[in-house]
Amino acid sequence: MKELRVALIGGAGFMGKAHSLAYAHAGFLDGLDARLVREVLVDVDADAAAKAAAQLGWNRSSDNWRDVIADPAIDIVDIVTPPQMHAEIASAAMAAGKHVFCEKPITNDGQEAAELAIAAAASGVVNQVGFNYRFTPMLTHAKSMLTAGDLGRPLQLRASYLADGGFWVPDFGWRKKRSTGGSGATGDLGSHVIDMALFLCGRIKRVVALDRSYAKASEGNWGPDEVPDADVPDGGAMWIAEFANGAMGSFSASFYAAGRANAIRMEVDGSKGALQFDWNKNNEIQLAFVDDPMDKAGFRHVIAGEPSLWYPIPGLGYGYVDGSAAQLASFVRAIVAGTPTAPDFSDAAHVQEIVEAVARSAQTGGWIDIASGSEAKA
Ligand code: SOE
Repeated sequence: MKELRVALIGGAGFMGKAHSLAYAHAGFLDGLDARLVREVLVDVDADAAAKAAAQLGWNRSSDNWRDVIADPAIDIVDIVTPPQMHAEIASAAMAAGKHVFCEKPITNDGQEAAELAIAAAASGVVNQVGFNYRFTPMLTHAKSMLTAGDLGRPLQLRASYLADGGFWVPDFGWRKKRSTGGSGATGDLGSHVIDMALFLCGRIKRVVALDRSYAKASEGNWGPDEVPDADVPDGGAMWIAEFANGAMGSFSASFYAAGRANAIRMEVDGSKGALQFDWNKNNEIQLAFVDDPMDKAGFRHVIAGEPSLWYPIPGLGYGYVDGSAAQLASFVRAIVAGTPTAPDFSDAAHVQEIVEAVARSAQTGGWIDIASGSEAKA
């Protein structure tokens, strides 16, 4: 069985724990054909790195990512730092021949993201970005139905990622300012539903948008006549998109949606049927078919018909840790098989171009074309 030694860069925070849980459990996934070794956890703060490594089961810790990437014993570099560090670390890791897993957004700069996609395509290493929600079993089930034509031609997609954290989280940390890596509701939450929409309906060729910043970088909300400074990312955005396949999409992302806790919803209307997916009820998907007789029409609740991620029994439940493990499994299977995986850097660069087009359209008021929406993958 192939042994893969992993370096986790920036691992002393929330995503470091989520990824460590995935590595700790990935070996329980059937058919992985690899033994993952949590070799070294890296963080800029040596003490925090040592403490996290001990708590999360890593063999050792370091405060120097360059030394770790230069280590020939390391096979995988997993980047969970704030986004503005992703490009430098990923470039160095690919140049050193490491397989690279990078948290989303791939970067907060579309040009950097496009350059990373080109470098990744030329590198020959497996590369993937942490859009974990597309791996939810009922969403992959939705994808298989769309691919099989069960719902016909996609007509409309409606997506939302709503949270209430803007009202109560005491400190958003690096996420609260663009200068420290924050990308706001559009980049932090919206990038997920953009990836899920691309997964279901293919590439997007243009968008038009509105966005708002609701809170000061430090405390409270802005007064009615106060104008947020440019460093405060948006607290909410709404946009319309046109897919390359002609389908229409509407999107909403917000950190100021009372009563919403990590509330992700996807709806797709097709020429033969429709689906509804709700992350908060992710063990089921709702389906409706045009051919249903009138007295049996409407949405039916399909409970997870596939075996769960870990066991041969459907309906046992699926959560955030499962998503971290499922996305990691896709990455590791690609390494073992020597095949590409998704969403890769090229997919993530397309997401980032859309995120930036949303922000630009919100400033100009006009439609923004997405160059990578009509290109083949890099
Ligand atoms: C919100 O900030 C957040 O932590 C996102 O950054 C994650 O990508 C999402 O999975 C959970 O919410």
